[in-house]
Amino acid sequence: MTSYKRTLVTTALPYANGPVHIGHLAGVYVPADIYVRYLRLKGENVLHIGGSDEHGVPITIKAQKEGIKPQAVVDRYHTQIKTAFEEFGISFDIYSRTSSPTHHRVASEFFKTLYDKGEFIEQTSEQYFDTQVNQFLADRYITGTCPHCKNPDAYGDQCEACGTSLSPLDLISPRSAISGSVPVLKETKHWYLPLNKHEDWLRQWILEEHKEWRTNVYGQCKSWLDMGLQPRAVSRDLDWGIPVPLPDAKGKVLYVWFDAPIGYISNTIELRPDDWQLWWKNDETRLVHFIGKDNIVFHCIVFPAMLKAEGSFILPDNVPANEFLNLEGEKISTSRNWAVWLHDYLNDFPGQQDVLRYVLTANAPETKDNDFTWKDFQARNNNELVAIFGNFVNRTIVLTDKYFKGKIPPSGTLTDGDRTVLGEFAEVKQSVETLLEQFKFRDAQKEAMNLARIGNKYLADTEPWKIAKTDMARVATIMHVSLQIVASLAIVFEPFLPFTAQKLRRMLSMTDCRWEDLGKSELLPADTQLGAAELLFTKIEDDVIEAQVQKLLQTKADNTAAATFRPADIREQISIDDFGKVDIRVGTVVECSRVPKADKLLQFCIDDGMGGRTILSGIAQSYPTPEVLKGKQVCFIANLAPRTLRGITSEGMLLSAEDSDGQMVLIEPITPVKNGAAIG
Ligand code: B3M
Ligand code: ZN
Repeated sequence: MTSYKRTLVTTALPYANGPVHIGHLAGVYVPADIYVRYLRLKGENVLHIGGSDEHGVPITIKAQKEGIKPQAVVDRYHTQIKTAFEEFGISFDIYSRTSSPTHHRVASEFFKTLYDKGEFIEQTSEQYFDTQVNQFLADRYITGTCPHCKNPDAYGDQCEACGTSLSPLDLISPRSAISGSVPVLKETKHWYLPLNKHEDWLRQWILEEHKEWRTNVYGQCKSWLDMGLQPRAVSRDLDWGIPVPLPDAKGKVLYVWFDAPIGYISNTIELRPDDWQLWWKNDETRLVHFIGKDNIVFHCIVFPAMLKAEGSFILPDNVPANEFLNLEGEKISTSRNWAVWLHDYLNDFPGQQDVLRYVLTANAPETKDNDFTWKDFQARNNNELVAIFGNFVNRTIVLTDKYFKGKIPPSGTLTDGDRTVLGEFAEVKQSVETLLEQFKFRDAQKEAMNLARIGNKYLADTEPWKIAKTDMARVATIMHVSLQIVASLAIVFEPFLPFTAQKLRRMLSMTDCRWEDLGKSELLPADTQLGAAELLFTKIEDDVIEAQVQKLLQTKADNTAAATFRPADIREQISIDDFGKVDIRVGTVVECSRVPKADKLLQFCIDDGMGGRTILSGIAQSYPTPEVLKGKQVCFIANLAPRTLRGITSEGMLLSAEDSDGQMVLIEPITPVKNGAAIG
């Protein structure tokens, strides 16, 4: 094993376009957190770098859907994601964001260095362009049928149904995701990283020098390398991102997958402005990337090629990527709301972060996709955390209270049996360590749990409550040994269940927590007064689990309704004269607010080009933040007889369409027109 002085751990930067769910925790953040907590306990020099990925098309699409600016989207979700991670005890040394000025500067400079070194090639190619909105269609702005599995809703960069990565030109019947129109091909210039140039050393470095990488990671890299690497564009035609720092690059930004991994560097710089180079440019630093399997190629091939092209950075030592976590047998999906959101979990299970951490690690998708089910969650909580861990700790504390007034009794004379039990600790310590260093977190946690099992069995075998009347000296020894086991549990579980470990330390009045002390037979000195007992785990009843299952069934029903959407029947035929009676016009929303005490109504003040008018519309539930409608153009019926509702006179009716989920969507002209313009 090579010797190193420090470890830099990075975790994938989640897109700030939605909240985080159990799949994020299980795949990346819990394993990384276990690892860094373990290294810290060992007294190693470690940094855990994280942050939000705030560029790229996923963000701009979300912004467009909500009618707000991309910055508003990322501000909202960055804060929400950061809070969720904090609440689950994910111990970042920094959690920053790629919209930060430091990141913009660092990513720009990185690009410029590669450019100046001649590491890019410039290429003009034909790309899809939406003539209706005058925009090139990058990645997810283009959808169409997947050539592999025929999924009709594949994206320009990837088909989510079969997982194949695509290029927009691969799609059958492409459509613009912005206007729905059929795009045309148009020439545009971009900068490419010629990965083919890097193939030889990548082959040697991964396939020969990193055979110890997880088989899923190694296998994916091998298949990419065997297919032959192609130049990859590192810029996009978009107006959200880091501008390409070149004079002839107007309207072009860095591709999100070029700037995001540089975020690891920028965030380190933000945290350690004075000695960041030690963490990125020194051979005695070990760099470890925790990611999900869909990010393997970027972390094992593209980013290393960027670092190598730059020339002064170290390369990752390991990339322990996880497979995916499914939910009740189905792929987690943000758009179908098929997920357990972290903020929802905390609402429903307050204070029970460790239960989720435990279950996600017990089921971690380390070698293959795995499934989260609520039944399994309940079983692991009730049969393992409550029945083994909690029960052992609780009995130990209660008995110490009862027989020794909460003071740790002296050890007295140990029997052979006692010594065997303590000896088993040393073995557990060794195996947990080995497993953690191989990134086998689920097995490591299983081993740690064995310590609780040993404790439980020890109490069951020695039955101190039966001999309390006759042999108090023996009871003292048993409780002394049991308390040492609890102290070891407090150490070994600190990486896995940090909230529980902290409670244990308080209960045991433990001041130190060092990995090297794990398994020592004299961790807690006799005569120490224990702190107040705290509840570690509680049984989860069937009805609580049933409620969660029902929630998912409801989601499924909603999704089915949306999928089986059938347009309403066409109404009775009318003549052109009938139609001519309806006067439809365009106007601009000047003000929009809720009508007090009417939860469905919005009051619009419309610039109709004729002095303005007020219109009431029953769409408040579809627009929870009505302010976003200000400045939008809308269409309205201008000659409808006025109606008074709640004391307000409505002079017309706004046109809107009802989507499958019951959401009302206002109709807007494709390009701006004069207020008052007639529609017909
Ligand atoms: N934001 C993709 C993802 O969330 C991307 C990771 C960036 S890591 C540098 O899956
Ligand atoms: Zn497909």
